[in-house]
Amino acid sequence: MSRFEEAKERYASLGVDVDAALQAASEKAVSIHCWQGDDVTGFDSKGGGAGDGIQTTGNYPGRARNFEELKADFLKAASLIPGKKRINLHACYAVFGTGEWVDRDRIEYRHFAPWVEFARKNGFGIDFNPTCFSHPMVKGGMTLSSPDPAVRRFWIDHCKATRRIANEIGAQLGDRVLNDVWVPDGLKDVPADRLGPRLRLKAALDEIFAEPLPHVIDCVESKVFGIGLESYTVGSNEFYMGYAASHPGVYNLMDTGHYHPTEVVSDKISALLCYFDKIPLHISRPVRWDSDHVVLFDDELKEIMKEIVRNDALEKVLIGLDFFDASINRIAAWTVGARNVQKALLWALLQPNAKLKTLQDEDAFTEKMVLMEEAKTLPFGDVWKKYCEMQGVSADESWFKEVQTYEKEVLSKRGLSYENS
Ligand code: RNT
Ligand code: ZN
Repeated sequence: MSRFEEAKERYASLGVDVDAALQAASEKAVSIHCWQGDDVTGFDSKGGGAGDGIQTTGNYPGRARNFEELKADFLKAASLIPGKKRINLHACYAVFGTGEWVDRDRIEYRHFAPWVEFARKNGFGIDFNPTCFSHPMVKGGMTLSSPDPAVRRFWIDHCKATRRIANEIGAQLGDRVLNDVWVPDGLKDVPADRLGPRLRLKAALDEIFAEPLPHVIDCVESKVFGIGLESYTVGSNEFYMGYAASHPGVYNLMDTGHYHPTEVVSDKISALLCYFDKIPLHISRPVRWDSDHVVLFDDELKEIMKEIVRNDALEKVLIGLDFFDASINRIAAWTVGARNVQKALLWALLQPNAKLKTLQDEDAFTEKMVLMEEAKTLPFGDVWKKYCEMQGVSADESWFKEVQTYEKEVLSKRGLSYENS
């Protein structure tokens, strides 16, 4: 009997159907953010990198500097990651023709048509985001909630443009596209007025979401604080939760790095499931703050996946990734993080969830603890290996050799990390 067959028997003894788990894992799409490949730089800035509301740290050589490089790098990573994939794009990744440039309030679908072609060719879905940061129109740390009507107008028009682009992408791919509104708006020091900016943000969102667009899934993303904006965040958890709850069709996206350090998103999923039929996620790894480290196969990631699986929410929870480490090989960063998400998903699908739930409901807490602990050392590795083989990717660390070769042949020939081309 092969190791996989043995593992299957062991899982079956606890009521777990391994084949069904493998099938379910292969059907669930994960939206992989394009911005790990170039440190959230994008193609639309005239000479600058990320700034004004977002930060990356590290200067590992070989960052993608243009559309061709980013596509090639994304494909390399995707070839090492099992499962169904979507590519999560930001508006700052507009592809302009030679000599062409328009500001963010004027972008159109045609600037993203090359991405749609890329996605179609490779069987990826697409998700989208307005880019309300790293731009001179971020004034005093504010965008949609700025006291300056000209600043608000610019960002409202930008967000409206992104919804139309997302809608057309969806129409082209016969799909619905998640469009995530996140703004950095906040204040460094003690506010004199907390309500004004929030009312302005609410009015701006109402205008942005006014147009019905059938191919768009709208969502808003809250945050606790940002660097340089430590005292006040306009788009806080309560603000957006209230907004989403009172605006059908607008969902509340949870980023795992956007809560107080002892809060966990795994506990919030079931709370939101009581009220929403969709829960978009940004899976990241905060280290002491919203640091966006590469996602590891850790307890919280496993707990998040368990919540999705055991609440039968695979259709409702939209899994997206959001991390960007510029201090290590970026293709490896993408691959490690996305493989871990796939791994945790399969791991959760293989837990004796039904049995554990029964034990909880019967107040059999001792037995529940015993089984939960035993489940941690079930022969998961043998099933993961099988899954990777079925998906045509390596099951062990040997994928990294391919990344090393790519680094030697491609990445090392690029210019310095802060140069654009
Ligand atoms: C920032 C938010 C946001 C961004 C991306 C690039 O704190 O998490 O989602 O990371 O839009
Ligand atoms: Zn995020």
